[in-house]
Amino acid sequence: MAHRASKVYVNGSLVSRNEATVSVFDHGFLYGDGIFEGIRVYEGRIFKLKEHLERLFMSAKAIMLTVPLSLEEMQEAVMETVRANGLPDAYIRLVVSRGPGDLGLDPLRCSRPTVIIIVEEISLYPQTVYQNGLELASVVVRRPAPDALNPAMKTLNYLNNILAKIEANQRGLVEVLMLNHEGWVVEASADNIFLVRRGEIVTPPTYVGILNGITRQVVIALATDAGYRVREENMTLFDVYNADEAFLTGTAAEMVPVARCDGRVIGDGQPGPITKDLIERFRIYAKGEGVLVPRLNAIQA
Ligand code: PXG
Repeated sequence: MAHRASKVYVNGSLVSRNEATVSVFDHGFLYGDGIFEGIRVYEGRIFKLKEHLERLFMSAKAIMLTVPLSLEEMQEAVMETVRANGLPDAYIRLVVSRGPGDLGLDPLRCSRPTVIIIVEEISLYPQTVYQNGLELASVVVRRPAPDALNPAMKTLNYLNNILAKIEANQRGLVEVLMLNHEGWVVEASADNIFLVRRGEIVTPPTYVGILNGITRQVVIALATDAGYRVREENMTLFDVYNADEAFLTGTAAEMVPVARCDGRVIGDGQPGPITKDLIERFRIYAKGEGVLVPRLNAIQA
């Protein structure tokens, strides 16, 4: 395929990449005041689009941001942007910020939210991570308590996760494990965590302060359908170290086996049989599911 000119959706218009700009007075930029979603396209189908849009609207409601499009209009805008980019396999970034205001905090001074949709090629973790499992470490920075800044909201305020990522970089790791202020294991910097213990699958409950990942929800459903027992239960690092298997889930990463955490080998240090079974089920499911983007392939040709 020839080099494509990517198109970015900005407030209702599809513009070229270098024309895609927002105001320096946008409170998304000044304060991280806004929300976002990351969504995948597999073979021309947008994976769990409705679920991602529903979560976007839930985040919007929680921060009292009125999305200037209905869910149906937003769905149409996402489809249009995917079609304009002609990529059958892609990563979509959907952003709604509070919009341009003045230098004060007050969101009432922002006249109109900014809506941005970016469609890019995906970059997954290195293939070796999927084959051999990745190494995790628990980090110093804690995930905020739900009554401070609820991690259930996918807001533009990702500095907590970025601080975790900085710790990851310092240790030469691609992902790290985060605890809440009580010491419960909650999630990774951009992925949810699952353990396998004596044939059962365990993941932290949403109330400990996590993003209720769309991939997490899909994996719970696929595992349950396959006859596995899945429980949402608080876990400590002790439980992680002593799990038979562990894996992470996220839109960009999909499902990644975990081989080690804080220097402890998990299970036998190889991706376990239940993890491998679920990864296979997820891959098959991801390719068949999703909203087909009409005429996407016609544009590619
Ligand atoms: N927890 C957190 C904190 C996240 O940011 C997930 C879990 C997984 O959720 P989904 O719905 O994707 O299964 C996320 C995912 C990226 C990237 O490029 C991913 C996220 C945010 C920013 C970047 O990998 N969110």
